[in-house]
Amino acid sequence: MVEDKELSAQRSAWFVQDRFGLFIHWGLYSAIARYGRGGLAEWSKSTDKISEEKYQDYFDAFDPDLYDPRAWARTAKQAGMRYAVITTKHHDGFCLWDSALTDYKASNTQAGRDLLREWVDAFRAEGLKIGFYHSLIDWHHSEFTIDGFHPRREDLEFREREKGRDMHKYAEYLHGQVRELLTGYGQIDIMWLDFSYTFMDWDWAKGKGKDDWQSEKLVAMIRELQPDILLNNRLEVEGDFQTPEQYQPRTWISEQGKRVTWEVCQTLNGSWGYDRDNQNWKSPDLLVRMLIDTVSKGGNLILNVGPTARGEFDPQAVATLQALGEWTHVHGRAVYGATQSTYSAPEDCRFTRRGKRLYLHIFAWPMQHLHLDGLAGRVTYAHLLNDGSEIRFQEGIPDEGGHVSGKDGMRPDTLTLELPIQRP
Ligand code: JFZ
Repeated sequence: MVEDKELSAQRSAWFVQDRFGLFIHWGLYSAIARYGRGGLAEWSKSTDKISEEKYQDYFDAFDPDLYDPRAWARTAKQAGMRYAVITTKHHDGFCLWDSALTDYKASNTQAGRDLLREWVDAFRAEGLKIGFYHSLIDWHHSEFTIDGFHPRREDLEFREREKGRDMHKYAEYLHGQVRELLTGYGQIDIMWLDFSYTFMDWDWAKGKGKDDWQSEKLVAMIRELQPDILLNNRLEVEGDFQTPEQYQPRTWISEQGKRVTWEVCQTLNGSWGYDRDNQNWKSPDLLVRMLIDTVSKGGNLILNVGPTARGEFDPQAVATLQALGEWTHVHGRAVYGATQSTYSAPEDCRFTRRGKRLYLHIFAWPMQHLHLDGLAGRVTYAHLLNDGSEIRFQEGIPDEGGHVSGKDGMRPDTLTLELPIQRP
């Protein structure tokens, strides 16, 4: 067990350095492009109870003629992202790659080819690490038993007719597809499986969990095929990292008193799949603060883009990533290879630390002075990270800690100071 944890930490070494990744949710639901009842576009088939017949329209219409994964990869790289994870298959069951185990795949649409291979090649060429999101749930597969999320759950006649479904057969399919993904595309850095829901428990709609996915066997196969791969934690078997979703954890996540590797996933506008009329865009400033907050608690941030049905990032997503790139360009050394500091940050601030440098991220410039308790004697010099310009740092006045003084009219948005730490 202890050995497993050590192995896991070794595998995660690059991950906790890289800190910032791109999540991509792309599939047939990108053509639906609207909130399902549950608020997530990629869930529409379930939340809006879309029939297989209607869903076929999206399969027939799928024609991503503008798909250029090299452009996606350049955008991610320029934003300062160091790895990327894409939906090989989401809950609707549609596969981006040319799986031998199904006809329900991109190569049978107007795209006519394996879209995943181009994606892998493009992101690798930009030097990004590669991850596969793969849905455990599958609303298309004929052996996937109907449960409380199934699009046809309220169709009694359908449920009656489909009673003979066999989850064991589905699990074989699941394992077979994961095998394809982990043998056909070279070294894969992250496997992001999604998800168990045993918490659901009402008669016919029993939640699915590790017995359904045959999780232990699945993990053994994954480890055998790709010994260095990082595995997430959503299949009820211990993985390498935890995956809080759409909220910022209060502190470094721990299990049994031990800090674990974690990655928070966040959206740009509240939906994972492309959502045409959704204008709830998070500002670059907020996203920067999310990235800082994450690293200040020892975690990673993976930020999602839902490309359009034609295969492009929408302009707002591109503009947002571009702005993040401007920030990471000058502030990268406060993020990559950085982690939580043992000092506690002043109000409206976060600390990150890399080696002997402490980074003070000021979310809101305080009234005149910023007091840094406990840093007197530890810090004697301070400068702004963005341009290396000195910031006055004084000790002992008016209290025991040091303080830095801003000028009137200083930008009240995110500022980062770099503080070399010295021995007391
Ligand atoms: C899942 C998906 O359902 C969703 O569409 C998206 O892909 C997201 C990244 O992951 O959402 C989940 C999965 C698991 C939990 C919550 C949301 N969970 O375990 O609490």
